[in-house]
Amino acid sequence: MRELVVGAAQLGPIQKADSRADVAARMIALLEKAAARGCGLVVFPELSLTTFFPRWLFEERAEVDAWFEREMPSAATRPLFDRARELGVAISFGYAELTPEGRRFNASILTDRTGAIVGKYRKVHLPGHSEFDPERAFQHLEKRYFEPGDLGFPVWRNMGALMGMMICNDRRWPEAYRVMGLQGVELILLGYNTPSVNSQNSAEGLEKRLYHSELSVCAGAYQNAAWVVAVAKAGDEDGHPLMGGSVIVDPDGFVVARAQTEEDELLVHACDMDATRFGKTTIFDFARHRRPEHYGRICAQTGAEIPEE
Ligand code: ING
Repeated sequence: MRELVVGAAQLGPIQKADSRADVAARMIALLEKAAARGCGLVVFPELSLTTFFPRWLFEERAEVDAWFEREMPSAATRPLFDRARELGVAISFGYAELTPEGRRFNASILTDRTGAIVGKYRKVHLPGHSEFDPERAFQHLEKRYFEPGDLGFPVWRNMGALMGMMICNDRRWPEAYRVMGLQGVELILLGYNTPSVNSQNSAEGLEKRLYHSELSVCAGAYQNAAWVVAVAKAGDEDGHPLMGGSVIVDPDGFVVARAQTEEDELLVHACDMDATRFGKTTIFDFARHRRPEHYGRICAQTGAEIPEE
């Protein structure tokens, strides 16, 4: 039994006017609650430090870059890293990364129990659009503000387990889980900021979006015999609702913990990493069952190629 007590630290809304210091204080409060409940690892959402700024068009580069971190730990997050190290708790959280070369990514980091960063991931699947779209009820300009991730989907050894990360829209793409599954991943950590309504179809309500999020995460967990921890930033951000629905999912695809609110909320579950062994050595023993000679389209094509009439 390789048990890891994992905390999913859902964040409620972060307003445009909220400071990173205010947010870090909220994250530390959740971290301390998690430590008190025996957590060894705490997972925070996508873009944990600020409001979901891609919902607006910013014309000036300086306005955009104000939402990005130039170093990690940054001044605002140093107290979070310090407290995590004092408590001996590993953390994972998302933030907007501005590299010294001037490249911009929707990124996340993972630390070990000493607060050392052991992994970085950069969001590969960027949803939304790059130009202002007047047809939309609100913007989703991730393709404008971020480059697609350039690190692939790595898996790291951390705390005696094989861990990987993805971010938000990645959870809807089975390829993301499988690339990590093919590295033996046992625990996938992801954060998300998902609008409660569809900016292009007001008929698509919260219930459907919560279902699609959970469906994607449960399928990814089951089909790769891995634990998946999916953590929302939720609630009304300056009049723009984000959905909750944070979950911890076991390697059989069952939800073992689910958030009940759209506020700062902590889920805790003791995740046995050895619970991934049965799936990985029977139904999803990739080496025995996969037939990659028939999967060529998955890497050869980007879009669908429809057979002629
Ligand atoms: N947000 C959303 C997500 O993938 C989205 C965008 C919502 C795409 C619903 C498709 C359907 O959860 C981010 N930040 O990727």
